[in-house]
Amino acid sequence: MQKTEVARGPRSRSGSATDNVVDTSSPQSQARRRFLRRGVVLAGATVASATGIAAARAQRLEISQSNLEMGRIIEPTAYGMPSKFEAQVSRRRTDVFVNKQNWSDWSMTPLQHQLGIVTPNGLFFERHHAGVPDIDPDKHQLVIHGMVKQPLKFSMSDLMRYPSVSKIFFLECSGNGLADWTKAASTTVQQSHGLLSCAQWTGVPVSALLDEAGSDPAAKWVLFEGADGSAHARSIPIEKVMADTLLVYGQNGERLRPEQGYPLRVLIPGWEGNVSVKWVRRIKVSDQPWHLRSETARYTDPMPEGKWRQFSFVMECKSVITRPSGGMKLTGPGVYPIEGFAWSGNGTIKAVDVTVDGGKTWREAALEEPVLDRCLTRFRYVWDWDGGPAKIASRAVDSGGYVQPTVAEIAKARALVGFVQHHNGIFPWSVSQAGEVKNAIA
Ligand SMILES: Nc1nc2c(c(=O)[nH]1)N[C@H]1C(S)=C(S)[C@@H](COP(=O)(O)O)O[C@H]1N2
Ligand SMILES: [Mo]
Repeated sequence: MQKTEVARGPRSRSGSATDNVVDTSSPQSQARRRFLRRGVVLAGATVASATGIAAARAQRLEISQSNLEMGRIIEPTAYGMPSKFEAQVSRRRTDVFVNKQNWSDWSMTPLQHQLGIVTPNGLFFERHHAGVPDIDPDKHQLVIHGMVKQPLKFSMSDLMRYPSVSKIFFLECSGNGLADWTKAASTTVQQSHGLLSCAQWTGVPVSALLDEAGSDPAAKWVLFEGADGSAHARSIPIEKVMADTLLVYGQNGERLRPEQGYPLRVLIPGWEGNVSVKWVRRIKVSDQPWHLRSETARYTDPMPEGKWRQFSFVMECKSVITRPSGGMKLTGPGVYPIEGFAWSGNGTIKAVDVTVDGGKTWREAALEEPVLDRCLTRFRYVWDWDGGPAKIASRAVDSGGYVQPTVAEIAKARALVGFVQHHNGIFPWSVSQAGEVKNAIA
């Protein structure tokens, strides 16, 4: 359902929106009425001009060359690839940081080109600390030990005999956006937000395996360790492990890609990407955390008075406009859909507001089904651009009533010094009179 005629007052940080007012004289509803009228004009066979969404008048449909010849024959054993005309849609590093080596590296998802909520496997962002290992699934083993009755060892084929689940979850690196707190460093949404992707994951709940190994009632923390050159590892509270942590081997209908942890990774829904250990080989149960490198020297957050916060697990509610976004150009005044993604590590998306005047007024966008738990959710707002300079941004609210904050609000609670993680601030784009869209974070 389009709910474009509901005007909203400012949301409070506690999450209770002020009364909804049905405002049929709003520019938004006027734009929609104009839009609908134009539709009628087109149906009446006279071509309306300057509609913004200008479809050309259909006159005669020529027979196309492709109708006249036979197409390419099937290559029965080839893995299918996108059309050659989509070659510009690819993962990219950001050029904001010049990386001096390629072992600890990352590549970003082209969110501005993503359709729907699922990221294709070849476009799923990559983040790894010591390159991508090449692991033979027939030799890979997973061991569970520590505070358990019976240490266990699993092969991939053992694991694949357990009842599996398939669930769609987003994955976001907590470093997403770290170059764009107080200055507009990134040009495109791929650079500013592309350490974010979403997939349907297939695997086994870790709880099933821990039950089988018989974890000690005094156990409180679980270690996951990877088989890569960084032997990346994290300590996770056992409640979260038992609640919804998965050991996954499938991604969007096929086996994991090597970059995503083939043949086996951990997937911890809604939490920072770093805890979802790839190429996982060891699970250890304990009554305390390990305070590993990624829990002390890295993946901690600077706080006021020189303190540092450890274990900032949850990716809090966030959203971003992907169309129009940085680097795009509007072709002239008219109707444009403002579209983007909203997500929350704490649940589902309840609402997304959009501003076109730099945050002075907000309107509620329509959410596109399906709206799923800890999953990317699409929003859309129909904008009639008058051709003047504008500043557009989105603000998401999740099922817990949490409202996506501004950077200024985050700065009040935390210290923005150095490489700061967990940037879920409202992210504005400016639109110039010439229609050019630019990063307007500061
Ligand atoms: N073994 C291992 N697991 C890892 C990492 C790693 O370097 N080694 N990187 C982590 C980080 S920082 C992130 S954000 C996610 C990225 O997952 P992806 O590459 O599938 O997008 O994997 C996490 N798991
Ligand atoms: Mo990450």
